[in-house]
Amino acid sequence: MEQARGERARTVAESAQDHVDGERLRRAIAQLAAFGGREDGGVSRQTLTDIDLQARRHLVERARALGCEVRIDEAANLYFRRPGEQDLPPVLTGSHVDTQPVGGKLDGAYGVLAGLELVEALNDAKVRTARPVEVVCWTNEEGSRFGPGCMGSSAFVDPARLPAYRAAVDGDQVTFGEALDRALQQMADVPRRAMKQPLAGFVELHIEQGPVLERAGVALGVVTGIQSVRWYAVKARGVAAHAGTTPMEVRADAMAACIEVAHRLQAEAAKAAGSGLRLTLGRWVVSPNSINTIPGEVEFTVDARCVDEQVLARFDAGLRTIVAGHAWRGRMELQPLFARAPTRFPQAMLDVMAQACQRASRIAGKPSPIELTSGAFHDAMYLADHCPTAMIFVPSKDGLSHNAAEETAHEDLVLGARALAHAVGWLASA
Ligand code: HGY
Ligand code: MN
Ligand code: MN
Repeated sequence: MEQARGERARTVAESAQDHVDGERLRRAIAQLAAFGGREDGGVSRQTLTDIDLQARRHLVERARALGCEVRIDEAANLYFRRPGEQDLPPVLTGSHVDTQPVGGKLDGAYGVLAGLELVEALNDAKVRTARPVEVVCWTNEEGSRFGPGCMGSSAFVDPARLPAYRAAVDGDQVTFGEALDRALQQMADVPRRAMKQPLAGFVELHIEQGPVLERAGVALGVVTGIQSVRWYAVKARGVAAHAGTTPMEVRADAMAACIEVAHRLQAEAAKAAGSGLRLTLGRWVVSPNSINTIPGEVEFTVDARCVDEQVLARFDAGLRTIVAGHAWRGRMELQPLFARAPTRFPQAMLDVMAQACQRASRIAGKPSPIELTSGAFHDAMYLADHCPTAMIFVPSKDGLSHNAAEETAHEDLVLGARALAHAVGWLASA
């Protein structure tokens, strides 16, 4: 019995892998990239903007045309289900299609489109998997318009998170709840489904967004886990005043205070040199942001990551001391925004990913896959709390992402889709 099941899983996995159509995938990537496409080749499609909703509608229509059942949940996560022989918990694959303010056409989108390519490959192969195969489009993975990131996937895993997310506001004081309700209203034709559904497993295909695979000269990576991440906001409240009449010695200059604190944070990070700690002070909001007014309020964000949780904990302590102890005429506050411990994917899932990547690499005459940890976070870091989860990476040109120039060689994108097809085909048949 066991052997027969193994044979069937292999047949389904190899048939799915062999029916992936690279030109169809290329067309699908180009079509989706048109939603928010930029002159410089990048994509601007922040979560739940009109452009994002149009892109989601495009995916719903395509999934329906492929014969998928389409569902949506109260976090506006979209699910495209290809029924299996039995109505068992599905194997889920997919990612996100929201982008950074200036992002690329592959971050997230590639994983969703490779999932739809898998559905088409299974249709072409006229194969019915034992379990349903489902492709998901998670809401707000990036967390750049509304913080924190991974709102859709983390709410799916623990619905109690959603009420607090709904209160998050963007730069125009629109709440996530308002944007969500508008998205759900526009998708009123899509039947609603509860979150936290049972899943047989989740596999996410993604670009690496870093330099490791390219430096190794390898096209496929089996991701062993995801590094730890913490986000904060530092807010300085001083006194806005005239740039020309206010003597330096009486100023409560919020920008001067933040620059000093920022320098001390960089020095704190330098203490952990060699640990892999990565510090980014990415978003600055200055008020009133006028050339001839001393900044009264300045807020900047802190993104700190490391594979070693202890290093991050020490940095956290140093950060709190620096902010609390900064002496100046104004006030300074620290607001923790997001924290996620390191994620480790289960060995049994890594073995299935490795088998899938090895066959795809061998047939393509490419080097065998390597294992690596993800420097970026992904929805998979929450799904790992819910079901057996794993990820597959393909290289990023020059290790670049969150940049309009984000690119991956097409042959590598196809190889990744083939590896995904094999992995999900196997899991849905085993
Ligand atoms: O920030 C991240 O790691 C993800 O790419 N949003
Ligand atoms: Mn991503
Ligand atoms: Mn991203």
